[in-house]
Amino acid sequence: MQDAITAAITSSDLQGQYLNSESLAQLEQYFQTGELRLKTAAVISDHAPDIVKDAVAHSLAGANAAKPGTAMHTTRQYAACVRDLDFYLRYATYAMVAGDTSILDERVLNGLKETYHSLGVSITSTVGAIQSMKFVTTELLGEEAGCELGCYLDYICDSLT
Ligand code: CYC
Repeated sequence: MQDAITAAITSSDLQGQYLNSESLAQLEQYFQTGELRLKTAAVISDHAPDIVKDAVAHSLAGANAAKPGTAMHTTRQYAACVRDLDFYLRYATYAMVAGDTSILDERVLNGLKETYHSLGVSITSTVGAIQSMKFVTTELLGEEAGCELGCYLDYICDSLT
């Protein structure tokens, strides 16, 4: 796992160069948004179960949730879904604080698409549920903070599709 600072330094070091203006601009942005990202992480830590519950209510309680024959028709599958959404929220929060997506690649996304395919878990429904969680967090946190987290939730969705 790396963060915005180690990513910039590693990249410069590999080229044997001082930090260039592009790296410095990225780091400036990282430091400028630092307080916002930490406050956002604190609110998410306090509200995580509610965020997941609301996201499930928005996306799954309707069409898919209770129908036999869909991926969500047993209590076990429903629990797996809630658990997966909680994973996504927690790891997206880590990535937001780090300002870097590598923790998502290493701990969450590695082999996930294949696992979902082999278990018959719908990628479309999963992406829909993650987008609902983005909506719920933006409602709770406000546009600016929701956006800080939202790009990492989008990163998960993009990797799954
Ligand atoms: C299953 N989700 C799984 C499995 C894994 C993950 C590995 C298979 C093993 C198991 O059931 O535990 C995901 N595990 C993870 C992730 C990590 C990890 C991300 C990294 C921290 O360790 N089904 C839907 C919903 C969606 C869903 C839309 C919720 C978003 O229809 C999730 N995931 C879902 C379901 C299963 C599952 C239903 C169980 C499938 C089955 O066993 O039939």
